[in-house]
Amino acid sequence: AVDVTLPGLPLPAGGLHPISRVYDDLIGIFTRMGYEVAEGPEVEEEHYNFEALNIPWYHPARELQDTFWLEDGRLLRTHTSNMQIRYMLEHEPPLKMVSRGKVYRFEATDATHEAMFHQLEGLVVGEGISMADLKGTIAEMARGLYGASAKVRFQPSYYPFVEPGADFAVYWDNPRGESKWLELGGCGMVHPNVFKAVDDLREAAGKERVYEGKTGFAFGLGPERIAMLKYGIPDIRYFYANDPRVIGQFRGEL
Ligand code: TYR
Repeated sequence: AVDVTLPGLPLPAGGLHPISRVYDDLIGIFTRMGYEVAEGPEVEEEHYNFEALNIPWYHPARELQDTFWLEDGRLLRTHTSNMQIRYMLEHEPPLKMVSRGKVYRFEATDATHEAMFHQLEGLVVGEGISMADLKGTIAEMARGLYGASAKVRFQPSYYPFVEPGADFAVYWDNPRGESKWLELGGCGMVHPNVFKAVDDLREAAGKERVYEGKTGFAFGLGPERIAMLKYGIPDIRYFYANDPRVIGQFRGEL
């Protein structure tokens, strides 16, 4: 006979990948600030990855993002900034958007570089949006990630699709005692050429030109960097090596 009152055998629990955890944190922070979440293609047209972002074919910035080209002339997106263009094509300002996803670079790999990695992109467009709004937003994100004492630092930098542009770092008070500034990503005020390129695309698609004269900010950051420090993972390649000794440590805490 079968004793149906016997307790069942425990099933091994799964767990969320560390990158998924960091994404969940980030998406939570930004949705609470009223951001919409957008998703877009990894196989992309050159125009959305480069030209519309004020990166013409002759621009030296292209060399910084070595590209996987497909035989049909498309590419694997080198950053999630393509989603700025795609989102503005479909939505009118005012808007607040974040987009997460994989990006690809044709690069040698080492402990801090992978040919595939993740980014979170953010875009805010409206009337009179300023650099102060950008700084406040990044600071709010840092507090959401690391608690009320988190600090942020901005340094001038260059990206063709913003002016002015900056890199930002957050001060990370790590319980393991590795407190330090963590360079997290790039940001800046959306370049007028980007708004113009979007309006051109909108016009070609029979839509109204609604971006000229608007202001906005954008930012992009790498979840791997957050996860490496947060969980003490020394090599970015561990995330994607499918090694159960790494991923198994994140079990059972759904
Ligand atoms: N796309 C940039 C990169 O991959 C990051 C970035 C994103 C910088 C948005 C500025 C910005 O406004 O390096």
